[in-house]
Amino acid sequence: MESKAFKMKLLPGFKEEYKKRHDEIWPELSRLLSERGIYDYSIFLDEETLTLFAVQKLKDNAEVENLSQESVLRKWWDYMADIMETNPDNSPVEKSLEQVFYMK
Ligand code: RM4
Repeated sequence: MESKAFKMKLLPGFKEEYKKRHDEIWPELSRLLSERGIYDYSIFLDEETLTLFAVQKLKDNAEVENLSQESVLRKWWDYMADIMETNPDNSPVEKSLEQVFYMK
């Protein structure tokens, strides 16, 4: 099991909308993420900076290399692009975070 953390950015005024859309996450998207070995996936918001902090666990046999090519994830990114900072292809601007502490 490996943990992965990264940050993204929410656009101002969309906290409730972001939460609502994730409360209603598409079953086919959560199924894809689970099938690829992602679990215990949480996203937290720092309201001061609008930074979204994502943390997830990856199974030992997780297959996430080409996950960004999956159409359902691409469609989700298109759907979310109006409330997040994104790259030209609508993927969220992401910055990996280094783990500096872990306590079992
Ligand atoms: C986030 C972002 C991530 C996705 C999660 C489910 O807003 O789009 O890429 O993995 O939602």
